[in-house]
Amino acid sequence: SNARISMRSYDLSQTNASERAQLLRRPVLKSDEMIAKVTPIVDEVRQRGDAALLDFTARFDKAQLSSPVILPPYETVELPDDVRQAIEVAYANIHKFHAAQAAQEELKVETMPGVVCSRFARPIARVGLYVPGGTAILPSTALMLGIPAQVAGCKEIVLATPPRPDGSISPEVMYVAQLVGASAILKAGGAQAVAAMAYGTETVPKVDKIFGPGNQWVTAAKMLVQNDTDALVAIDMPAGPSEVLVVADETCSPAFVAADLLSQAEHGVDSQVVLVTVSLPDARIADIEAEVDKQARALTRVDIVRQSIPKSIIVKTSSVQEAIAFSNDYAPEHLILHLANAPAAVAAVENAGSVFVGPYSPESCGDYASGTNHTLPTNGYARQFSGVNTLSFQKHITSQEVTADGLKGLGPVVATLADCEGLDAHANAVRIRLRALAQA
Ligand code: HSO
Ligand code: ZN
Repeated sequence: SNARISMRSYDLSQTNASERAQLLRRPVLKSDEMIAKVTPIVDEVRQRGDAALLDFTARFDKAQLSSPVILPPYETVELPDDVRQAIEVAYANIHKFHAAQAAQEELKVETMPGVVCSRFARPIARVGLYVPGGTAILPSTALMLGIPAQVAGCKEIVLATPPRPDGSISPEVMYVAQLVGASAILKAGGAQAVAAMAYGTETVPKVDKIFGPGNQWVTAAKMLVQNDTDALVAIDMPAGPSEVLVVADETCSPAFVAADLLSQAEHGVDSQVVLVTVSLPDARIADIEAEVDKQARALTRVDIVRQSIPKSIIVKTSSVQEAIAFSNDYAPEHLILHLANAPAAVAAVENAGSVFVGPYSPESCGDYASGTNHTLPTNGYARQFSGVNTLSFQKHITSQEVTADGLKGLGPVVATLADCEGLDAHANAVRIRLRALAQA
């Protein structure tokens, strides 16, 4: 098709409250419908284990496997030098940033004389990392999930990814699995992979928390197993289609802005792409649109972009403040600031998964190699969720040590509150000690 690849424009000053709400909306996720579809798959893997897993992998991935799991020592992989070196630089940067996030020091506070409360971190012992296959292989996702798991000190790291029809895993993903110290590689995708990690099978280790992006099937399966108290498994966050919101003023380069919009649009037909302009004359907006059309035509994934860009929107505003307020209401996964004073605008950002500041900070840097994580909240969940980080792979334990003198001070307070709640045994646990101390 030769049709121009273009976005739809709206002027924020001309929209009423309900039109504005419409602009902030995401596609409906139909989660109930998807949960109904994945339930039989999850149940079957839970009941029949490896046999079911192998059946589903034959059916959905067209791969005939004799075993779903590969264990170390893994075969060595040969990668082109430039690819291997690029992975190593990315690894180093992501490792550096995530190591700095690890909760190192125990927090210790004496709240009253002789009453010391503390908090310390421990790794989640067994984690499952889902690395999507699908239309693009994503070794970068293996880095983004594997490095914080490694830095946090997780003992068992299961990396799941759908196999290719010949039963193999891409060499790039294999290479990263070794770098991050994966203890097992699960050759499975979709709801079946999630079920295998949630419940364990004859060969797949059961995990305590499942991470990673995925299609609707993966997301629904994660939500399902999270709600099953028998599985006793947590998930990182709810997921939806990937998103970017770009804010641009008259200092922007139309070519840079277009490139950033397209880097999101090429992810999938349901990618969410929003451009918010700040006092940008229509002629400059037309320049951006012309660039989008021109650059899109040269992409390998132009067919995907042809579907995602027409669903994308341009929102015209007349101040940075108005633009950031709209962005805060949208709560984008990625926020890119092409502004005269981009660093100053960051202070006003309230909701976003990750922010890209200034003309030389494309989202691609964070997607691959700058150090920040690319597993981020979508669908507006940036209001209440953080992206995956080192603490996602740890939990905090609190503790207290009360001395005899400490109990003399605190005990009466506790006993009074226990009396208040009518919980005699609670009060006794304190008074029995206070009496012993009085006699000593
Ligand atoms: N932008 C994607 C991550 C990614 N991009 C992987 C390229 N490869 C979601 O944050
Ligand atoms: Zn990306």
